[in-house]
Amino acid sequence: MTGRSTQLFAAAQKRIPGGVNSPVRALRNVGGEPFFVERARGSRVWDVDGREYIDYVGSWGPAILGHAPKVVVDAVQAVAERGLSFGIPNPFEVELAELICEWMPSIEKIRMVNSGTEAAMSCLRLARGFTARDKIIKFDGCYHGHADSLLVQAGSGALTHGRPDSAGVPKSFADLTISLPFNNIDLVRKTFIENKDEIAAIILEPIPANAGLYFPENNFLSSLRDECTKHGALLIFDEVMTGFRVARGGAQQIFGVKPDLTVLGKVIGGGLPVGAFGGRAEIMDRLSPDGPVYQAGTLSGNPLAMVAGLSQLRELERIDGWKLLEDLGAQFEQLARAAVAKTKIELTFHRIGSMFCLFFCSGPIVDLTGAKRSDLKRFTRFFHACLERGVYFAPSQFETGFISTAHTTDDISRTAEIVGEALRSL
Ligand code: KE4
Repeated sequence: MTGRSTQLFAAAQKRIPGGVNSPVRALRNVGGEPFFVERARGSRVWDVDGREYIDYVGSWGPAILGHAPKVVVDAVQAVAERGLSFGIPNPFEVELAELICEWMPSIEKIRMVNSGTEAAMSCLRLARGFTARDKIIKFDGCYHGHADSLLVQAGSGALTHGRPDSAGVPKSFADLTISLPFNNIDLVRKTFIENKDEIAAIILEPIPANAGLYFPENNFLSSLRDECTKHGALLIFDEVMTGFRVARGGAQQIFGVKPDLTVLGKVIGGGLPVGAFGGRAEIMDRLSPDGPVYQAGTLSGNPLAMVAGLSQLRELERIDGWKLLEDLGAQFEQLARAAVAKTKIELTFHRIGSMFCLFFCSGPIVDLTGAKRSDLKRFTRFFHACLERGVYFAPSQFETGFISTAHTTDDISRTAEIVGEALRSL
């Protein structure tokens, strides 16, 4: 990067750790400097030096209607004029809670927070409070935000930067988290037996997307459901990425598996800071002020964030966004696979709906071990070859791409051409 982005990054590094407010934005594992965004609209972002990109990061998921959708911007502007934050219940909190409970019937009650991390952290405390047990099971490469208990074999930026187990997490905390290979139900069963009556919950991304994108195999999710029911542990689906994206009812609708609790974020905030967790009323009622499990937040239920989420989700339903996302995703898959077929490079393309990932290794890839076989040097060259040609993919092999309803078939066709050119240049 040269010009204004370079100047801004130099200034940022003086006052912000790594020059960024979230590590994965630093492009450390693909090298180079991040560009600074000037504005974004639809499927496009423009940097401060005037370069235009077709964007497949979409703010890491929230921009499911594309950037600055008019219906969301108008709703936020209208509400902003009536106040930015109250710390007093407002009608939009009730409307968004009712919509989410209608769309995701496993959720009978829901609590709004301000990030996916906060939602997952609170969900674990609730599960521990409800079961009076301390241990949790997670899966290698799954990422549930940066709460201490969950920075064990974590994915996303923790994996990208080679620190799946962060410094600063007390060993006593990490010892309560058992991380297992995804898709290995035998090890889950063995862990329950070895930790009889000690496991409070299993938390997972039902469709892991923070170590690249891969899928549950051989009824893994329904088997987890059975094991949790059998052992009195809670099943927690982290649908921060998949919620309301892969289907109107999220991954739990696709797989027909009912978790006890669900973690949400990203799309439900329309781009503003929102996380949420919800589930069975008998569990949720253990939360303060009714119950003994404390959880709170100054900006939780913020009116702007609530109305941004409401307007985004309602628009998604109005335009049947899920069909459009599937059509665009299918078009991209067909063209991307054609480009892959023309090269001798070992590649594995995964997609579900509008979420996709191109692994730089051969398949099958069903867990973190498989994902880590990827050729990261080749991925790096591919990332920059696409960026130079005006396509912005996630700056890490261990992330997932997102198509929005604002992407056009022309965007998809152009992107596939650029993917082909980039692969040929490697
Ligand atoms: P936040 O605290 O970043 O809002 O959400 C944490 C989180 C929880 N659960 C899942 C499944 C997630 O994917 C995330 C956050 N996703 C990453 C992208 N892989 C956020 C990007 C970043 O860290 O900057």
